[in-house]
Order: sequence, then structure tokens, then C-alpha cells
Amino acid sequence: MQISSNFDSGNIRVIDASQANNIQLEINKDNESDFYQWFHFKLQQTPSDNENVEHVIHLTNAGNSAYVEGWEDYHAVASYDREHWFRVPTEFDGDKLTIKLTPDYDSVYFAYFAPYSYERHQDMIHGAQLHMDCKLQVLGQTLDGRDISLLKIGEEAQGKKIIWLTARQHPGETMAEWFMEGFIDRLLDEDDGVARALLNKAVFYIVPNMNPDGSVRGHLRTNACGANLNREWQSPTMERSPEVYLVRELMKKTGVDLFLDIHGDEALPYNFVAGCEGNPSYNERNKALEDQFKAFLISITPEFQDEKGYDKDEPGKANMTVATNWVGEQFDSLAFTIEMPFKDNALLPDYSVGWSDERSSLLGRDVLTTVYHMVDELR
Ligand code: GEM
Ligand code: ZN
Repeated sequence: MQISSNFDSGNIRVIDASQANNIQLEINKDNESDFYQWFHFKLQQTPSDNENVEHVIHLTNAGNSAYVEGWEDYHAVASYDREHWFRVPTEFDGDKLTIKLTPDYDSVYFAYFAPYSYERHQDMIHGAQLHMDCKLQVLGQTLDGRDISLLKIGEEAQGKKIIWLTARQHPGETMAEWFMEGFIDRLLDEDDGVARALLNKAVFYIVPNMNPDGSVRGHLRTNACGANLNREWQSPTMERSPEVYLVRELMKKTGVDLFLDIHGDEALPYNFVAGCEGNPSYNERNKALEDQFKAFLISITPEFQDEKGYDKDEPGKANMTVATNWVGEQFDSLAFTIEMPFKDNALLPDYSVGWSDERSSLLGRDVLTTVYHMVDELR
């Protein structure tokens, strides 16, 4: 039996894989960082292995991972075809995470959440550019030399709103790019009335993956040099956070009327948003727009809620290195961090897949409807 992770977004370290009922693995830290939680590896059985044996896989350093509460009621995902990912029996004893599976086939992948590969990313952005309303732009390169790619969808014109979306600042939060796939697919759908009407009212600047280096490296939270991009927005540099620096520079040229930054949350089994209530300039207009956005999204999908989420920031105490806070303050715009769960939506659980790539994509489509509902109110 072989365990490997030498592939796009792979992350595991083999401690001992000599016994199928006691496989001991560790998750690697992000480069130049102490963060770790994302895992993605392949288990390949060899002809000499006994068939139909329950494999017991221990991630032995889970107890010291970045968000230990994320392992409570968490189930790992597995796939035989790398397309369809299903939840597998998983237990956490406070120290190690244990995954159990009697594989149906010789080769099976395991991951923290459905991976979104760099090749799929390239396919998505290049498929998008075929649409007459979409231009694929490269803002510059990351520290590992990958493109920082942006989709400009629609045309600027007097009176049109300027809407920015970013995703996967935290590369292990792959649900963010699944969300983007659903959002972009719908926005470019020439048969979709909401999309067509929205493009008459707004122009979109979309970065589907803010952190391609961290994605390919199998990081949880940082870029190639260990920078947490969602703590770089106050003073980014080309040396440490070119991804943020280049996006910010373009934002300053275009302006921003609405900003959505798409993430995943390890612990809370809900979809929720985090707003700008702690920003120095936060006012009643900002609050009214946030409340209207949330109320509408709640009205169109039971996948969203506003009861559970992060603690609210005290007035004037927001962390201005965070994208949503910096953009909301800089442009006096409606700005949200949108969070999806690594676990499931506890209000509408699906015991076979949990929260999934497909549900993330569908939420992206519902957020597009919400953006349409809000677009005339933004200024
Ligand atoms: C979070 S967003 C930052 C916290 N925001 C508020 N308002 N409490 C982060 O970057 O830690 C997003 C994430 O990691 O998913
Ligand atoms: Zn995040």
C-alpha cells in the first residue's frame, strides 16, 4: 500500500504506512508558517495487499492544527474518480483524527474538502474569456511566478456600479473557488435574465483565486512565503504579498461599490457573513445595506443564516488589515466576508456529502441574485 501527495494541492507526511489498520500520517505546515489543517493525499493499494480490508488512517498531529475545533463533528471527504467526493467515517479524540474506509477500488483520494485544482482554475478562467462580456487580465505574478488572474465582466459606463469579488485568499478554503465557479457561470449565462439585467447595471472585477501558490502547495492559509493574505490589506508589499498589492492598486483605479471576499470556516457549521461594523467610518447607511443584503439572501435560500457567525467587532475596533474591513473603509462601500463551512450546514445537513463543491457553487448563484437585488441601492 502506498500513500502519496506529490500532486496539485497535495499535503501529507507518512510516518508509518506498514499496517492497513494503523496508518500514521501527519499534516505539513504551510511554508514559513505554523498554520496547518489542509490535507490531501492518495492511498494506492498494491496487488499484494489483502482485499476488502478496513483501512484505519490516523492524522496524528491534528490536535495541534490551526483550528482544532474544526475537527469536532467533522468528516473527511474521499473520492475514487476525483470528481465525486463523499464523506467518510471520521473521529477526533482530541489528539489524532482517525479516518476509516474499506475501499471499493484500489486507489482512493482523501482531502479536507473537495479540492479545486489549478488546472480546473485555468479551464474556468479561459472558458470565461470566450464570452463577449468577459476579459481575462493578468495583474502580475505571484512569488512562485504564477499569474494573478482577474476576470473583468461587463463594461464600465456612466452610472454603472463597480462590483469586486475575491476568493481563496486562504488556499485551503477550496469551497471559495467552487462558489466562484457558480457565480461566474451564472453571470456569463446569456439566457439568464438576472445576469443580463445585472450586466446592464454593473461591471464586475473578479479574482477567482487570490492565492494560486498556496493552492498548489497544499497550504491552509498562506502564500508561498507564509503571508496570510487576509492580514496584508493595510500595507501589502510586492516582496511579501504581491497578490494583495496588485489587486489593491487596481481597486484604487476602478473604485468599489460592492466587495465580496469568499472564504471557508473550519469550525462553524453554517454559511454566514462578516461585515464592517467595527470600521471607524461605519454608519447607518452601511448597516442598512448589510441588513438588506442578509435579509434578501435569507429569503431566497435556507442555506444562509445570520444567527451564527463571528463575534461582532466593537465600534472602531475592526482589524484594518482584513480585506473586507480595508475595502469597506477605503471606498465607503458595502463589503462582506462570505463564509462557508468545511463541515455542513447544520440547518440542512446532507449526511452523504456534507457541505460540498456543488452546494458552494449553488450558493454562489444565489448570491448573484442577491447582488441583483442590491445593485440599485449601493450608492
Ligand atoms: C476570517 S475574516 C476575519 C475575521 N473577520 C471578522 N469580522 N471577525 C479571517 O481571515 O480570519 C476569514 C477566514 O479566515 O475565513
Ligand atoms: Zn479564510
